[in-house]
Amino acid sequence: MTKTAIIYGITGQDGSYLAELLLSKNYEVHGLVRRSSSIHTKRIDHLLHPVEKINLHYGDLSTSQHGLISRIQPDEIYNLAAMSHVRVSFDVPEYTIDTNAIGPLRILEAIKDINTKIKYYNAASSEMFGMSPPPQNENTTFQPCSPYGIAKLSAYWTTKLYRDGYNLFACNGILFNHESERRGETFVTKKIVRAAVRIKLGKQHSLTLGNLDARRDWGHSKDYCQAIYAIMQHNEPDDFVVATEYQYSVKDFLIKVFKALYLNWEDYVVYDDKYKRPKEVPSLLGDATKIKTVLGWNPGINIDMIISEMIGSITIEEE
Ligand code: G4F
Repeated sequence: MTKTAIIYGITGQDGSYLAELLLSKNYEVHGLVRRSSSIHTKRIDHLLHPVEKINLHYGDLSTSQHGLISRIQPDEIYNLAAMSHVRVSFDVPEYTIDTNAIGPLRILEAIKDINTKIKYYNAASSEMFGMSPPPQNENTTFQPCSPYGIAKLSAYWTTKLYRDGYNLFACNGILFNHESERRGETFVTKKIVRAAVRIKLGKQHSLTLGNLDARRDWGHSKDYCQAIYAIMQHNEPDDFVVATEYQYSVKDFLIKVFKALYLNWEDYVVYDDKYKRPKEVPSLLGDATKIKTVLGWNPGINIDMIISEMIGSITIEEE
């Protein structure tokens, strides 16, 4: 029987890959889109034209979700919607908490009231680990140090509460950083790759960055959507860390990208404190033993493959 899913955040990097994955498994896919005067469906245009393969609905997480969920009666809900930029969360903390913490609560309230059989996935984040030293896994203490991390931790605990208190199939995926050619331009990987390609083509002369010392565990969004799906198909609701178990600094990433384009990064990079955060997460490195053992998930795309995909997409699509 065809399953029906709602993806919150369908226009984002992960939402677009997840929509493709669910369509390949014959799901009826619905997604929520925020009304905006500019078009922001670039990542899912191929799922809308020439044949409309997905169903879009206007809305956002600022109000009750009861109407949408009772109309669609989905089997599964994937909540990937967020104010996803950590540094920006310091500028708009109230908005961040409302969208990333209260938004998920609104979905869970609707599931509890409408149909407790609806499965729910919450996009938690490695940003919740904050100052906790690596490696981080499901048993690591959370020490968030941004409004974004605090909001995500609230949603994480809310998801657990509704699972334990109301017997919902509600899961958390604690995803470490994940990138792709569809990554937004203000995240550091895409910002570096885009600038390096433009420098190579003589269209840009410098790249302004913040802290290069932070260390991250970078995977590919497509691999992580496979993990999200596996978490939701498990025989019981649970929480899983999703990571590659490899770590690089921002500077390592920068060097790799510029080297791939035969450029010396030191000739082009300048610094500006405006790209630094009031408090920085210094070191994220996931321990993905649980998801590998319990669900048999493994990442297939490494950092060098991510970089070459990202470089290729910019050369072709944007320049
Ligand atoms: O690419 P970023 O902005 O990603 P960040 O803050 O790690 O957050 C991402 O991963 C989280 C998972 O842990 C997600 F939950 C979240 O939604 C998002 O996807 O920054 C990575 C690092 C940071 O340490 C930052 O300080 O790069 C450093 N950085 C240095 N210069 C910069 C810049 N980051 C950005 N965005 N822009 C810069 O110019």
